[in-house]
Amino acid sequence: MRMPVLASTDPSSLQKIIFGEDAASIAGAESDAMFMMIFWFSVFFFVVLMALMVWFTFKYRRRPGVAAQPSPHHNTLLEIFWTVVPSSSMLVFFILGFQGYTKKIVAPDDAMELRINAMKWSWTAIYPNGAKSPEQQPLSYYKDPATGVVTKGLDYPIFYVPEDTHVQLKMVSADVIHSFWIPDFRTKLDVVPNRYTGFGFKTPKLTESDIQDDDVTIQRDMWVFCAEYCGDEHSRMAATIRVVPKDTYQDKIASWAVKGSPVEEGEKIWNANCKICHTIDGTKNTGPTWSHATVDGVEYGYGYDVQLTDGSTHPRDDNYYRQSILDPNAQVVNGFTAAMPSFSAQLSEDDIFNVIAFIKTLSDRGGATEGDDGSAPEENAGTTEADETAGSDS
Ligand code: HEC
Ligand SMILES: [Cu+2]
Repeated sequence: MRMPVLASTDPSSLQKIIFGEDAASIAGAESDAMFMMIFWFSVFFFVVLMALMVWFTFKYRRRPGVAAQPSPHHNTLLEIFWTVVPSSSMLVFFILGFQGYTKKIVAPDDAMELRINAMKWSWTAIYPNGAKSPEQQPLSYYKDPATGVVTKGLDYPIFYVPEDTHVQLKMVSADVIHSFWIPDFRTKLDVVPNRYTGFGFKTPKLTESDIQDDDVTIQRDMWVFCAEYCGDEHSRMAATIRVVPKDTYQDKIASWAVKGSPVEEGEKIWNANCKICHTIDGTKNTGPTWSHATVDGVEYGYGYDVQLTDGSTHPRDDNYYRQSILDPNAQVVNGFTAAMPSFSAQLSEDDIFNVIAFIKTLSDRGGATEGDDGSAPEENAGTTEADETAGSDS
């Protein structure tokens, strides 16, 4: 997001106006250069054609007493000229563009593979060791001019990548078409359901200018956006790519691979995948709140009965939650639309268990939450669960 220093390029001030900031990769800088080449090519022909047109309309305008000149029907030499010259320039653009495209779409064989899962409306990165990054940061702050109070915007995930490294993305969508766009690399690509797509990039080398205010941290942040309209919260489908030194990256992903208690792991999943639609503070969003709360006279939360759109009521127990996650459209909560994607391909059996463990801590009918301190062994949690379900049914 800050001005990267690219020794190999010296962009013109016009280029700065068009792109705002320099590209953060060589391939990106080449895209900018190509854009500028096509831009100047078009400017040249625009000026030549418009000047000729104005001059000809003036010179050959109809005047009294001047007979119209006979127009030639055919001029082979001229026609060959104005066909060959423009089409060979197009061919040059095509060849340059195609080379640039192949360079961006595939990274070298030894590239680090980063998996990206897209869903309405969040991105998840899965690192080579299987870890997911739990780190997030607000991408916006709002300062109330009257009170001076600063409010944080929503948190967005931070994806860590090592500096000076080839990265190849392997992306898939759980629902609709999204598009993973890293403006600083000048690359975006559709992320579609049922097949992998991906592109490669080389992360920049960090320099002096990437040292942060605290004089210790050295990193560079870049935006990620979704560039394919994918529903209500499309504009919030953002993330940060953070380039860090190689050893920082290794330490980070190693620490994320360590698992917490079921409740902690469940909260991480909420944070990464569910937060955009489900609150835990009792307010209504695209989906029902997970905590025990009364919204518009309806009670929500674990252990409280749910009203479904088919008119039936059902206790909110473990199996109800399980089905709501795997097959959300089978039982749609009254007052909501069937807007939730199925997580059957996204979450493992363990993940589902953990999310439910987390949801239980949000309700007074969720039972004792031994999982909280991270000490409860999973076998025990199983029996506790059965007891609670029996309790809440009565
Ligand atoms: C795109 C928005 C969206 C996302 C993301 C989403 N949900 Fe939902 N969810 C909904 C909507 C809408 C409903 C209500 C309609 C229904 O029951 O299908 C719902 C209902 C539920 C319910 C039933 C809640 C109740 O109180 O009866 C559960 C449980 C649930 N979701 C779990 C999850 C989990 C777990 C995740 C993340 C892994 C998740 N949802 C992500 C939209 C979403
Ligand atoms: Cu999207």
